[in-house]
Parts: sequence; structure tokens; C-alpha cells
Amino acid sequence: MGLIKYMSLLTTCSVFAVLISIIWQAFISLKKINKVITLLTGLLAIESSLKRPQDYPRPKVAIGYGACTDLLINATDFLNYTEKYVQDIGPEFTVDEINNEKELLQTFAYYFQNGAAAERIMPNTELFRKLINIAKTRHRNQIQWFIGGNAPLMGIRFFMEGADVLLGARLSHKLRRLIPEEIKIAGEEIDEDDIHIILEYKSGDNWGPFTAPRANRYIIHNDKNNPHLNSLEHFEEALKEFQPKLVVISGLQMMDSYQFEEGVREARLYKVQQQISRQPPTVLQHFEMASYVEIELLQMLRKNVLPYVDSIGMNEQELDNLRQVLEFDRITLASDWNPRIASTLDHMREVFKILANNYYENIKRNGRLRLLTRIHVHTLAYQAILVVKDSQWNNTNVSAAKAALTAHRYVCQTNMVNPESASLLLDDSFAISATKNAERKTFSTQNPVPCWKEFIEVNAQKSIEIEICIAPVLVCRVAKKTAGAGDNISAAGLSQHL
Ligand SMILES: *[C@@H]1O[C@H](CO)[C@@H](O)[C@H](O)[C@H]1NC(C)=O
Ligand SMILES: *[C@@H]1O[C@H](CO)[C@@H](O)[C@H](O)[C@H]1NC(C)=O
Ligand SMILES: *[C@@H]1O[C@H](CO)[C@@H](O)[C@H](O)[C@H]1NC(C)=O
Ligand SMILES: *[C@@H]1O[C@H](CO)[C@@H](O)[C@H](O)[C@H]1NC(C)=O
Ligand SMILES: CC(=O)N[C@H]1CO[C@H](CO)[C@@H](O)[C@@H]1O
Repeated sequence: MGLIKYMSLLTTCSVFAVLISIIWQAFISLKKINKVITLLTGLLAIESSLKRPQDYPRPKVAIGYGACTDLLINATDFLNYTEKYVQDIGPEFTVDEINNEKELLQTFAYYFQNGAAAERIMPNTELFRKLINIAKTRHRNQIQWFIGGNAPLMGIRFFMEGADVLLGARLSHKLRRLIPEEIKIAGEEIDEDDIHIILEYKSGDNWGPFTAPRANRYIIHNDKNNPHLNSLEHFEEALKEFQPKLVVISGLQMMDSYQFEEGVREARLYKVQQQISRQPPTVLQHFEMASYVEIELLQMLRKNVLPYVDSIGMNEQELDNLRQVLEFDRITLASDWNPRIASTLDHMREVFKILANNYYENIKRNGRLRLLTRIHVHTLAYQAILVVKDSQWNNTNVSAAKAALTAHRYVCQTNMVNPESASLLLDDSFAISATKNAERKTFSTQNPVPCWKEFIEVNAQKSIEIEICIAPVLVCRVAKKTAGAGDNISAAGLSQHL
């Protein structure tokens, strides 16, 4: 009897334990959803706080260079995992261009396991065509075609946010039809667009022994038009008449060295420099970074582009790469896919400091240089925007909130943000620097986008006051699309300043 009683007590206890654990779990997930709803409400309120009068003029935005067709495909289904190729790729692994299947699988394996966004050239046209054929036949029902290229994607986003847009690109008739009629095009019509193969994966997707830590994409291209910036001259002509408020420079990552004879690439970039340095000071200029892998090209950008722009936009990988180029003259391939806010901010300060110092050292000799006054870094978990105080960039808080909401809307491919399809990767508070005893800021109900001011010492004589805003991203749980997200996010953020 005693034993049975004891057993039934035990059963009762375990039933209780299970019940309590279920209630506890429900409580925890309710708390999480509550937090998401609170932040979402706050972000939406900030997004809609920017009220413009009815007669507010449509801001004019001009964007160069290039366009392409994106072929989207499921990466893990498409690429056949092949052990003998993928073995022994260490952390120091590098391949600049992809010439054969082995290099394709190796580079993919490398970025996939790091969850790092990447873009690589495949000079081997035969292999590139073969891959497109395999996609079109074996994966016929699975592939999707989209308009691609940084410039058109940003352009359409600006248009959707109420801007008048001029796009510098050569397009086929087919691709032109995918762009709103109202967007003006500077560039000739061409017969065939360049194609980019976008290999997409979700967080948790498996490929051989590897698992992706986050959703991302790996892009391969074999461009014939874009590397030469063929629309540059048309764009230049059109700019004079258009008189934009903002010029956006993007797509320069397509300028892979193998496409050019000695010196030709440098000459093209010098033309870009002339184009942007001739704009009147009232015209704002933004440069959109990308996945650059060639140190020579980055050095040319450092000379010809970065000193002439007011603003730069990039993701966490590109920030780390840019910082290493500026600081140590070397590139990094994959870096942390989910960096802490503190370290991202420190890297942004370093980039700002180096570029601002360059400005003050050289402005006497070259009056066309511009002080960088805005840096926008988008990561999976948050948006960080740094602006110089009293520069032309205002509404930084709205810009950060808008960028954060756009990140969710884009990756989930929905306009309505559903709290249940979102998760937060951030804690309630964060340190504003990785240095010891750094101040902490909090994401609160009253203030979901913390902003603050601080001084950055550029050199012994010069200290500049800046403002930083951080907006949390309600990370889309089931990513539908990541290619092009950065363009939508950057343009959405910029549009709020205009
Ligand atoms: C955004 O920042 C501006 C300037 O600091 C401030 O006046 C405004 O109230 C902020 N907007 C919101 C919604 O917090
Ligand atoms: C993957 O393997 C299949 C079967 O061997 C083959 O038909 C296909 O072309 C391969 N795919 C790629 C991208 O090489
Ligand atoms: C690709 O397909 C596999 C199943 O074949 C699936 O598990 C994975 O989630 C898919 N990835 C994407 C990005 O659709
Ligand atoms: C933004 O700044 C510009 C230039 O300083 C100013 O003319 C404009 O009124 C400001 N806009 C808002 C919404 O504060
Ligand atoms: C969610 C979202 O805003 N997506 C847009 C991103 O930009 C492309 C074109 O540039 C639009 O088609 C999407 O609707």
C-alpha cells in the first residue's frame, strides 16, 4: 500500500512539475512577445512622427551605377556538397575570384558556416553559363527572377518613399519594364542584362556537415556591362539638368581587375571622382559600400571616392573590412555575423576619425574634399547611425527606426510587422563602447531608439561633436529574402533625412 501511495504522490508531483514548466514557458514567451510589441509600437510611432506638409517638395535623388537581373535559388539544394573539395579550408582561407567548381564550393562553404554575406566574381564564363543552365532546367520550379543591382534597388526604394529618382544604368527593355515608369534612366538600352546568381540560405539550413548560423546569401556574377560603369557619361549629362538633393554612388564592387587593361580601371574611378567632386556643396553625396575583396580596388576608393562623400552605408562585414583597410591596409573576409553594439560603435568611431583626420589634413590643398558627416551600419540585430551634430542630416532617430522596420519588412516580405514572426537578439541595455567603464544605454518603452551626443577627438587640435542613434531590429524569424535587403534598408534610412 505504502509503495502505491508513494508512487501516486510522485505522479502527482511530476504532473505538477510539468504544468508549472508549461505555465513558466508560456509566461516567458508572453514576456518576450510583450517586449517585441512594446518596441514595435515605439518604432512605428517614431517612424510616423515625421510629418511633412502637403506641399513638401519631392526630394530629388540621383543614383549610379549599373543594374542586373538577379536569379534567386536555394543554395543548399543547388550546390552539391562535395567533401573532397571542401576539406581543409582554415580561417585564413582566401580566394579572390572563382575559376572552377572547387573554388565555388570552397568559398561557399567558408561564408555559409560564418553566415557572412559575400559577393564573388566568376571570370569563367563557361562555368557561369553552365550554372545558369542547371538552375533553369533542374531547378526550374524553384528559381525566381528579380531586378537587381544596388542602384535600381535603392532607386525603387527612394521612389516608394516619395522621391523623384534618376538612375544611371544601362538596361534591357525587359528590365526597364520592372522599374516604375516615373524613374528617369540615364544610359542606353542594351540587349542582354548581366545576371547575378544569388544563392540564398536560411538560419539553420544544412549543407554537408555545416549549418548556417543566420540567413544570408552568396552572390556570384560574371558581369560584362556593369564593371565598366558604362552609364557614367550619360549620368553626368543628366545630373546637370536634374539637380539632385542627394547623389548615391554604388555598384563599384563590380569593377574586378580581370575586366580591365592596365590603368583603365583607375581612369574610370578617376572619372567617378570628378563627377562627385564637381557637385555643388549643397548636394549631399552618399556612398554605399559592398563586399569588396580586392585591396587595390579599396585603395582606389579610399583615394577617389571616400574623401568626397558626406555619408557611407554598409553592413557589419563591410564595416570591419573598411576599418581594416583604413587602419592596417589589409582586408578581412568573414567577420562576426552578430557583433556587439559596443564593438560596432568603436569601429564606426575609428572609421570616422581616420576619414575626418584625412579631411582636416588635406582640405587646405583640395577644397573639394568633404567631411564625412554620416555613417549608417546595418546589422541583423540593430541599426546604428552616426551623424555630425549640426550637419545637414537631421531626423537621425526617425532614420534609424525606419531602417530597423524596413529590415524586418524586407526579410519577412511583409508590410505588416507581426510580433510573433519577430525575435530580438539584443539585451535590454548595451555599452556604448568596449572600453572599460563605458556608459550603458537602455531600450525602453519610452525610448526604443536611444540617441546620445559625444565628442570624437579627430586629432590634437580638433574634436567633433557627433550624435549616435541605435534602433533594435525585430529580426524576422523565417527569412524570405535577404538579397537586396541592405539596399532597401540604406535607402529607407536616407530618405528620412531629405
Ligand atoms: C527625434 O529626435 C528629435 C531631435 O532630437 C526630437 O525632437 C524628437 O522628439 C525625436 N522624435 C521621437 C519620436 O522621439
Ligand atoms: C548536382 O548533381 C546533379 C546530379 O549529379 C547534377 O545533375 C547537377 O548538375 C549538379 N549541380 C551542380 C550545381 O553542379
Ligand atoms: C532549401 O531547401 C531545403 C530543403 O531541400 C530547406 O531545408 C531549406 O530551408 C531551403 N532554404 C531556403 C533558403 O529556402
Ligand atoms: C533639416 O535640416 C535642414 C538644414 O539644416 C533644415 O532646413 C530643415 O528644416 C531640417 N528639417 C527638419 C525636419 O528638421
Ligand atoms: C519590404 C520592402 O520594402 N521591399 C522593397 C525593397 O525594394 C524593392 C525594390 O527596390 C521593392 O520591390 C520591395 O517592395
